[in-house]
Amino acid sequence: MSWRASVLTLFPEMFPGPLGVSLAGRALREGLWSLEAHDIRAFATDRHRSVDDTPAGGGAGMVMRADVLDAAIGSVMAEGDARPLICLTPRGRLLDQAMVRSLAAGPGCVLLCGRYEGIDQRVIEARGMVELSIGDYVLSGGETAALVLLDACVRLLPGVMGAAESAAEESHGAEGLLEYPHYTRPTQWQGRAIPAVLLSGHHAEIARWRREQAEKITKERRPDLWARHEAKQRGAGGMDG
Ligand code: 6GU
Repeated sequence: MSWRASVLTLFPEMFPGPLGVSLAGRALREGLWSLEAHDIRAFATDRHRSVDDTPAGGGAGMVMRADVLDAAIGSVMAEGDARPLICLTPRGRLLDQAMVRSLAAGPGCVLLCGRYEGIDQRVIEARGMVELSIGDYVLSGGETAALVLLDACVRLLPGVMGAAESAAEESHGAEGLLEYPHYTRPTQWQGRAIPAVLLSGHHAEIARWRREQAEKITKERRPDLWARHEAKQRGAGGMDG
């Protein structure tokens, strides 16, 4: 069985969207993974097809109903479905590459895309959902976050990436540093030269320069990643293991 993604959404027409082209699209057509988008509204029971209601306790916005969501989940997850049920929401834990690797190594995932102000807490608990966010900003819904998560997972599936890209992924991932700057021809462009060391043919010096650049850029842009990297180098195991 190939890696299977099921998405529960009020906007099934947003899928596969960008995942239908490029690397992920080719892998989809080759059957290396599969994607189904299910319309949550199809599981509404009243004559207005309502999927949300006003928040208990008052306040702005609307809350997605537990009963409708539970029926939708039940329809895509058969008894014994081993896939994690993930709810995309800005209040979730931050998605990182370690989670992506772990998800990609499993059987797939079921993604619930939040809309409105939130989701009834009772269905989150009853279904043991894992709540994930993709960053500290607010999207209009979980759909684009689901596309991001799927893109990150699919590129790691066996046979999806080329060997060269796979090797690059490993060196970057293992070191925990941001990438060094890249250059290609022309060697002179608008008065800017390629750093001489890269044209020197001295492989050890090139490796050292790239390493220094990666460290500099990581320190400047991502002190959090730098601290974790340093902790790892010292053999302390990182900030949170
Ligand atoms: Cl998963 N959903 C929404 N609506 N906003 C987000 C997000 C998710 N992750 C970051 N912002």
